[in-house]
Amino acid sequence: METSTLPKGANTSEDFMPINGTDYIELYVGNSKQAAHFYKTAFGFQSYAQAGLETGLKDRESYVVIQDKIRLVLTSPLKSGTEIGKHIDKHGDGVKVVALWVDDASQAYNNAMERGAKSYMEPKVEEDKNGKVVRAGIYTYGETVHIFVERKDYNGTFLPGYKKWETPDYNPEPAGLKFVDHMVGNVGWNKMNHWVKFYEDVMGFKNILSFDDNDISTDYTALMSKVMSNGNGRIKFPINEPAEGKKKSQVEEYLDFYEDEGVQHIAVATDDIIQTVRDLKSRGVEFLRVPSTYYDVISDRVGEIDEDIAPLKELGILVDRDDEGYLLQIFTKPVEPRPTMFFEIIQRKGAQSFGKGNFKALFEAIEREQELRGTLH
Ligand code: TYF
Ligand code: FE
Repeated sequence: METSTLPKGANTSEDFMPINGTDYIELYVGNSKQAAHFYKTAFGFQSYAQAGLETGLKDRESYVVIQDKIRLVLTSPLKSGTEIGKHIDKHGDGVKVVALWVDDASQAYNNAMERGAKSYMEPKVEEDKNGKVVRAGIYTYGETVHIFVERKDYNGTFLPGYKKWETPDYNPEPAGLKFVDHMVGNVGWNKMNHWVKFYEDVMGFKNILSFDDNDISTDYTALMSKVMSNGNGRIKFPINEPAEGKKKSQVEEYLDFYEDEGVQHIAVATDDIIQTVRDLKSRGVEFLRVPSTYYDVISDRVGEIDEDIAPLKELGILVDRDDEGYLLQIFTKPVEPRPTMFFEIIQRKGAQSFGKGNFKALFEAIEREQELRGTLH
């Protein structure tokens, strides 16, 4: 059963870990130059910053692309035997860093460490002529890390050590992606509550929603999920664990292919999902599809909505309602060869939930993909 354990909009007494928002997401990838091209071409990101040989780095090359508040850092090694290369060999392309924007990175780090975090990077001051940035990092699930970024004394491009990346000859239009709505972690068997406790104890987050395997099981596969949120609600991290079903859970498939716990999906917000999805599709982004019968009963299920059903059906956009409003969402296929990470495009119209009413149709669509891959057993 879905359970909501916090009154909506509840104010927590004391927030020892104030976070302003998602600062950046860094992916370790096999070819950062081509990945940057992909995120520009397919998803409408803009060239923003670069660090590598030309800025004095010997072991890595990073390209930073931006779309409204979303910053993606794409990093590849420049030689063998690096931590980055090992990460890619084990996991394939995937998220290494979920960076969080804070006012005081040392304090955030010290608070987390006192509460039992495992250190990834001690507070480090980075400076250039545009000011200074303080960063510090801790581990979360798998090899994934959180880096706290304090940038109140910085007005340069991205971070010290980066130069502007300018591509006057190739700048595809943005696709209307605005900010990171939530990021989902897949964790190991029976590990969900461990990571729920980590986010509660170490980060001061609250469990705002829970889904058990009855909410989330189709005829075949199952999973459980708890949504963790920080004090101001700007950071939402659902945590999934696999559950026993008739066939292999999609979370287990992820764990097998990523060979670890890790980020499963990045949900990005738009304020015009029909236009965004039409645009992304025309640029080659591939989306999961539910059967067209989904749209036969959609009005009975969600009532009156602002959008016409025809374009939603044409594009395969899903709709769900809760007691605060409704939301529209759609999921891409995995964006790398391994069936691991994918994107969600979401438009909220009041609803602060995650689309529980779509789980069955969505998970059956995922199972059809698993079937095609021969991994549904
Ligand atoms: O973030 C969520 O909870 C929704 C639903 O494998 C969801 O986007 C949950 C698990 C999953 C795919 C989507
Ligand atoms: Fe989601």
